[in-house]
Amino acid sequence: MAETKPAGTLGVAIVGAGMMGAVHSRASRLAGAQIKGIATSSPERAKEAAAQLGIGRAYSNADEAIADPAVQVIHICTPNSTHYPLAMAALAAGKHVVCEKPLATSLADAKALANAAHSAQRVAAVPFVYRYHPMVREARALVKDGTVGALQLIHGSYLQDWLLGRDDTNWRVDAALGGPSRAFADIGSHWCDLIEWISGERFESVVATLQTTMKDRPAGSVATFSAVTPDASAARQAVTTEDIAGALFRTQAGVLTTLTVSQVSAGRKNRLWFEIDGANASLVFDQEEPEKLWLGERDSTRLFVRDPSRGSAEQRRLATLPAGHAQGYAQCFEAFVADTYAAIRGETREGLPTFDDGYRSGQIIDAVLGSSKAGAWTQI
Ligand code: SOE
Repeated sequence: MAETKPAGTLGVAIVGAGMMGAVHSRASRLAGAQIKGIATSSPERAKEAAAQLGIGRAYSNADEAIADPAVQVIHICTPNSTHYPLAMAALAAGKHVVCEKPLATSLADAKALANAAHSAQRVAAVPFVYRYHPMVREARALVKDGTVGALQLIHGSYLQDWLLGRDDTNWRVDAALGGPSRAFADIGSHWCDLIEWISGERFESVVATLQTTMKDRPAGSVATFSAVTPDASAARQAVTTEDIAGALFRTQAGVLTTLTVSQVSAGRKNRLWFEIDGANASLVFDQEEPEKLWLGERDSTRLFVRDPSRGSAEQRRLATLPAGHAQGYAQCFEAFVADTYAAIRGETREGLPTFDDGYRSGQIIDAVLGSSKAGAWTQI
């Protein structure tokens, strides 16, 4: 399909009305698009969501959104198992696509989507949004310019606690909706994407173990981060997806990397943390304190502070508020969507995560699942 660069305001449709539907809608508006309508699992729910989010039209279903000639971009914010059919249909209809991660629930589907995006010549982006923290851009620049030196060790974790209790549940717990991996695909995927992107390394092999601490949880398709009222008589479903993952990677250049992932670590809300240790210096970033980047050297340590007038070009570009006026997750998401729309207009922006990155993430998830099953080192 020939590429056509849309002139004027982009028309957007949102598919899905959970927490992420609201996040995508806000970012889309801030990036100057016009939201033409929203589709969800039912026409009734779409009407409610349209009213809540101030969107003019409630589509009867996703097909109607995809067929809308006023729409150039489809944002897919639905459970994981629906990403593949929806993104395929949107690309086939000539739309640009923003699809939540994990891109698909099987490696074959992720690959097919990446291929379809190339053949359709459409912008197809996956929100690995932590790339948009200005301090993450600074970390990448410090690895690139040699400040850190030859990489020797990478380690870290991504910990949450929103599934700690026996009555906590979510649609992701059900493999039929969320896919065969939960904690790793949901949040471990962010960590791996960041590390490969910052370090320029590629994970080559992995040995991983997955663990399910909560053997059953309340049945039903519950929205992310919503509390379920404990009810002793509520039906429960067996849990087949992991609460915890431990992985040891070796990169192509031979750098050992360890990662701990958990959605059941009390007190940890959204703690993506990593340390990159090089021959000259070590770097530490903590997503819950995203305004700072720690750089340790043998003789001294430094704290970089996000600042639109200091540091690397990409740090400055994404630091939209003055230093000391905290930026965070919302600004990352907004910058990601703004860069996606810039790409649709034919502009080049550094670090836009695409369906290729979604497929790459699928390769890592697949190898982690395979390694855990086989109890052995596995090639990625
Ligand atoms: C839930 O674990 C979640 O919302 C993830 O799905 C997001 O990708 C992550 O950014 C925050 O936590």
